[in-house]
Amino acid sequence: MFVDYAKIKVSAGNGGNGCVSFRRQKFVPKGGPDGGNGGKGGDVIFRVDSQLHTLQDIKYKKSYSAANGGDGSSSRKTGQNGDDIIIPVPPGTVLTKVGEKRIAADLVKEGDEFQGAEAGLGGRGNHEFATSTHQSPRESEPGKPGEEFIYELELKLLADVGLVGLPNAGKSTLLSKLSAARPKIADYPFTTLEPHLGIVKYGDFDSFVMVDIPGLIEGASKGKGMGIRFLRHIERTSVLALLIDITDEDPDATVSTLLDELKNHNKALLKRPRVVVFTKRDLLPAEAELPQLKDGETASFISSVSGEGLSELVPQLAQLCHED
Ligand SMILES: Nc1nc2c(ncn2[C@@H]2O[C@H](COP(=O)(O)OP(=O)(O)OP(=O)(O)O)[C@@H](O)[C@H]2O)c(=O)[nH]1
Ligand SMILES: [Mg+2]
Repeated sequence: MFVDYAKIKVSAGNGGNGCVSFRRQKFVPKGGPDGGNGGKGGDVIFRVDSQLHTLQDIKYKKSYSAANGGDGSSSRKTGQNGDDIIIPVPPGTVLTKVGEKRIAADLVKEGDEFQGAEAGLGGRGNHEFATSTHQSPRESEPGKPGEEFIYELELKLLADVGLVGLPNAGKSTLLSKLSAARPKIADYPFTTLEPHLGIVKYGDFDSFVMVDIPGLIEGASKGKGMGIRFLRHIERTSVLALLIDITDEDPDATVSTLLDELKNHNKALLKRPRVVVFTKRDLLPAEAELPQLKDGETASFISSVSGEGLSELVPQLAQLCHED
């Protein structure tokens, strides 16, 4: 299952307590203070693991605690430090503390790290309190508590080109034609239930990442169909491709439905470079009149079945990605 949201509690370890102790030695009736300091607790660290693609494992665990530091002991022994806990997250994970609007971290690349909760330091043992006038201190400090927070984790996939269209427009077919991704394809709406990423290779060594999301319908941004949940996965693309079925009877209305849904989700999406692409060119006879769009939108025509138009579309998308 594709899980792109999780809410978890993280607790860093508490510091260990400082110790009160006095040296005991044969022939030394009253030894000096020798209580050691407590150890530091473990931190909670989020780290990107590019093998992960969803937040599924995290969602089901719900709470993460790092180890507490050990208490100090006699002979000035410092308690052990608690181990840190590392929470692996997929690339593209955005972290926010519950109750705060500001994004705490946006973890993008393999190995990117963020300290989610800081451990408590250990308390001082009584030997640290000894002075020339206070030679037998009985005081020590308790360990400091580790930080504790609730985080919301949101996965926002990282891709260059986002495919947007009504259900059945041919988005998944195009992705599977241009990349090694194998999303499910079928002749009914809402075949795609989760986003898919594919790497589109072109030229000798170049590539860009394309994301296919479930189809949008009017009202998607208000919760209809599958749309809204998945729009976040095109937020970070540089280019949008609006796919329209060539047999669509009112392509202008479809374009404005798609643009409205994008706008309602996030106005900035309308500023992004985009192309309008009519799909399934093979369904019209070669000599048939091709649909035109109003409002100065220019469109290209492709067929994922015959391959027509694909060798022009790929460099066009690549160029727009690089202009960004
Ligand atoms: N003739 C023809 N059929 C196509 C072409 N591209 C896609 N189709 C068909 O159109 C139907 C829908 O294709 P999908 O790729 O699943 O469409 P989608 O946009 O991903 O649909 P959702 O996942 O439901 O949003 C399938 O039956 C495809 O075989 C094409 O270029 N030519
Ligand atoms: Mg699909």
